[in-house]
Amino acid sequence: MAVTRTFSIIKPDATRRNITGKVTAMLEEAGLRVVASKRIHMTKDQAEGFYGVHRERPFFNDLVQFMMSGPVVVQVLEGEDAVALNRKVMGATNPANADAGTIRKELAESIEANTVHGSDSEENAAIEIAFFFKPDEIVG
Ligand code: IDP
Ligand code: MG
Repeated sequence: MAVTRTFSIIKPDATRRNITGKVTAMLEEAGLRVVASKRIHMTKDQAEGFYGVHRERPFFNDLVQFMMSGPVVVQVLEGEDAVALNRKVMGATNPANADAGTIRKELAESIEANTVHGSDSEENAAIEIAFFFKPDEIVG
């Protein structure tokens, strides 16, 4: 299987609890390598643009407010089949349904404040990486 990249966000519930290191350690232990990382405070435009696919969902406005409620850490992760590997270590969207040992099962607060974002396809990974990073900010 090929080494590929995916996009990750450590969400505001994790920066607030000062567990960005713990989350990153779980990603690394799963076999993912952080090849780009920065801590930012999302603007409304960034949060709405990033989650634009969810614009019609009932939780959209709350989600945008949550993503702006504190700093986040945006990251590019590299590894074998990185999109699927990251989704596996993240666990299900709702932490109540997530497998033991996953980031969301162990650390998430709720279905909304669920600690991490991860791209859901290679195509979206490329779009999401380009949304936050210039090519020269990614060092593999
Ligand atoms: P994912 O993050 O596991 O890919 P998505 O369905 O893409 O899940 O939803 C994006 C984000 O929207 C979730 O990570 C979570 O923060 C939030 N979210 C999803 N479903 C709900 C919901 O039913 N209530 C509140 N927030 C939700
Ligand atoms: Mg998603």
